[in-house]
Amino acid sequence: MTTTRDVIVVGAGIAGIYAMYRALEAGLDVVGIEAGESVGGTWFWNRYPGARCDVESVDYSYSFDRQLEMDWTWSERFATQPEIRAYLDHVADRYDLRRHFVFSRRVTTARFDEQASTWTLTTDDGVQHHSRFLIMATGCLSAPIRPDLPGIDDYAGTMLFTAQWPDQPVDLSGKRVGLIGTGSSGIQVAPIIAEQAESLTVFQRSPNYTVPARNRLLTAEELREVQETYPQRREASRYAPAGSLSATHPKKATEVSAEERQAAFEARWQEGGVLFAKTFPDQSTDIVANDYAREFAEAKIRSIVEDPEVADDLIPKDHPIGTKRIVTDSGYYAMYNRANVELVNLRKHAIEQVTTWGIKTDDASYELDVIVFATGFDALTGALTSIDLRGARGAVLADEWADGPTTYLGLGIAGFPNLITVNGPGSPSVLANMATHTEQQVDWAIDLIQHCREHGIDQAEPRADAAEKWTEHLGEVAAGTLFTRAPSWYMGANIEGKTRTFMPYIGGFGNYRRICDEVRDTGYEGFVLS
Ligand code: N01
Repeated sequence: MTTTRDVIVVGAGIAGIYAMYRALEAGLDVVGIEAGESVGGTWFWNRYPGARCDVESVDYSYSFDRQLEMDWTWSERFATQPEIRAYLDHVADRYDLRRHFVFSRRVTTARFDEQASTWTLTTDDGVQHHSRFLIMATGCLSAPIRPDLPGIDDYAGTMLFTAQWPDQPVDLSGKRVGLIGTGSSGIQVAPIIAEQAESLTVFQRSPNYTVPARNRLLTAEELREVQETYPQRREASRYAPAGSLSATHPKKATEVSAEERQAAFEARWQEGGVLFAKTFPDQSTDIVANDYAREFAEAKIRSIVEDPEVADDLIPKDHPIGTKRIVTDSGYYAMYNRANVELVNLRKHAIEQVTTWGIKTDDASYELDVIVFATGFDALTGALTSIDLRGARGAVLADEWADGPTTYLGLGIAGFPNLITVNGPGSPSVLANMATHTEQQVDWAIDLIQHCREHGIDQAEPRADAAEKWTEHLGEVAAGTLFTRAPSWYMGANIEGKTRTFMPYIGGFGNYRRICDEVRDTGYEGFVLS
């Protein structure tokens, strides 16, 4: 006999864990499916040395249980991957969530039956699962890219991927290591490799702006103060532009003197972290303001990196600062002053091929024992479109999104009834604190499911015109910023052939929450409920 559940949750990362918790709390019959062997999502897979969150640890945590936030002790300003993984393990165990998940199974197909109003999911072992609703908590940076370099399969050394790093420590001492990729992952892992390995050769296609993280241990007093004031802190975060506390200079960069501007940038640089990109309120909308920030960062790079040619190669030329995800690092630029580190600028000398012994560019040969790939993800859409996902009236998700994702509020997709995406395209997603964002979206999803159950509604599907209007609005808001000028993964620009469109909602997390609340409170305007 087949069991049709109320809900299937796909994914056991920060969003899937919370979706499972809320579904159970609401008394729903639910099962979760997770490709990894355990909970953790991003923090399960990305185990490379140096992996660390760029949102402060005290904020990158659930707020749903006052006791949980009082009990958990964060040890550093920015938590390491092992600490976040331990936290998510703790949450899964504390609320006894694990037994509701099927682990080590990847969803391959999802089909909606219009007559029965149910979803059928098939996993890679051929097993089928049925449910009325589907919560896709599949992650926004969870479909890693393996670059299609000529000869890559011939390489006889060790290949490591930051997004699928081995669970056991890797000893790189005495090894000649090559690193491809200089985004957040590559920039985090590089200084640690440089310390361990005999040599590190960084193959850089595009430089990124990175600011010092200035990570440090949290004192017991600091943590206690945050814990005591959590209720106010969380409430403010729920309506903050990026889902955690931040403030900009009260005046625009273009309104202050050169000295005041310099002092403000310097203060943020010294403070460390991604908020450098938000020093002034006009920094991501006015190119003049952005240029001030860019020039400041460039002067910093030139002051740290001793070789002027290397410094020049490390300075991005193709985007305003902050319009690609700004990176935070621990000693990245200074690493280039080490004798065992070399930068290869692939814009000057492209990779011709990977050989059995290393990498050959059009200018030189590099013998390597290990190649580390930190080559990014098919962001926001990849985890969803890689599933053969078919909705009502013959809709196939990969086809529907061929020209870019169209969603309603980043929560529903026309043609796909009873399917809710969490942290996906069309919502603030990667522009917000994932913990706060997850709670808002999952709460909204559970409210919708409860509403349907209470009112005898079998299907909830966004109207096509509502989804188009929302997606248009998304584009208009993005067009008012400098973000659309960057060849970023926000734009789909890191994947050849992917339609370039700004995928997350950049109108602010607090505003987004209010819009979603209003839709809910007015009886799910924009949805067809039947
Ligand atoms: O991936 P990326 P990531 N040949 O896409 C290069 C979050 N995150 O994993 O720019 C040569 O940024 C590619 O070059 P190019 C964070 O949101 C957060 O580093 O396409 N190079 C680029 O340099 C982040 O933004 C944290 O020219 C190739 C790199 O690989 C997001 O995840 C830590 C190539 C990919 O960079 C993604 O970051 C880690 C090729 N064939 C991640 N293909 C923190 O919280 C790709 N590249 C701190």
